[in-house]
Amino acid sequence: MSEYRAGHVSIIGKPNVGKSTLLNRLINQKISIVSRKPQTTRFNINGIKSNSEYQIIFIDTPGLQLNPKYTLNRYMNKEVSNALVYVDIVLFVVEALNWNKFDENVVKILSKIKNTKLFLIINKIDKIRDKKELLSNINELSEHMGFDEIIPISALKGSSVDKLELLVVKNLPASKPFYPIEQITDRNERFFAAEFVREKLIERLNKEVPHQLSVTIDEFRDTKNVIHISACIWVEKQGQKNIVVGKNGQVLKEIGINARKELEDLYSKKVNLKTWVKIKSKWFDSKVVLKEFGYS
Ligand SMILES: Nc1nc2c(ncn2[C@@H]2O[C@H](COP(=O)(O)OP(=O)(O)O)[C@@H](O)[C@H]2O)c(=O)[nH]1
Ligand SMILES: [Mg+2]
Repeated sequence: MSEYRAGHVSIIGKPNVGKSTLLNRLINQKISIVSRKPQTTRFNINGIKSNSEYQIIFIDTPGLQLNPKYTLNRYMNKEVSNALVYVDIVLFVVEALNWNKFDENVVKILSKIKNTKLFLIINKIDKIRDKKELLSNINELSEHMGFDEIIPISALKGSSVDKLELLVVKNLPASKPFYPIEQITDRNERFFAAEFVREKLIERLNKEVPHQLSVTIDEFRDTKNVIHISACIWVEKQGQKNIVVGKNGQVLKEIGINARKELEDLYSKKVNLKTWVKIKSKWFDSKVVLKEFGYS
């Protein structure tokens, strides 16, 4: 029998190219929140895929930002840098036919790392009708830097994701597993409660508000039949609070229902979710508050 293989694989790229969608597809479960809006992912999230032959620890990262404006954005970029240390393979995800200066910025950072295999993942190929276009795009992209593999995929439809996984395994070192085989993430249940509430907020609210809110979990109590969760939604101003709550509390109620449904799926248990909205001015630019909110 061949030796067990195990290692760390980072998923890096500009916002919105489909990094979190790819992680969820690889793990076959939604553990990273996804949206059309950029900057949805704020934390590195480990998704672990194991079987009797190998264990891959995938690290989903926030999209790398060009000119981080606030402490929160700098924190997000630091998460990306952390994900480049001691990993075996980096998956640089780009969107087919949509290369721009934000990708150039990622290349700049990637060119500094050494002793790590680098795969170029060209995502969203389902959006391309003319396959000839894709071929010339692959040629163009391969000129930006040397890649160990170039793999066109569709994370959404699942095309060539198996092939990507096989190539990853081929490039992993022989090693014992780092985590128990049945574990699929290193994040705890509380983390997912906060993230799923945040996802429903991003889905429901318009452009600006989602970037200025954060969610903390005040209570997480797992009883025999029900998990009781209290989530606090932190916004920056009274106006935002009014938007999140909505007329007669309608918006907040909807968000609560949607988040509860997903959490019940995730935990396979009944959930009693309570939500509160509180104001903390400029929280995203305060080191102290960011730490309290879990960004550290
Ligand atoms: N058409 C298409 N859309 C995709 C694909 N992968 C991701 N998306 C969409 O792209 C958007 C951003 O995805 P997300 O995973 O949050 O991107 P991230 O910011 O890189 O993590 C979402 O609306 C996804 O549904 C794909 O392969 N094809
Ligand atoms: Mg993401």
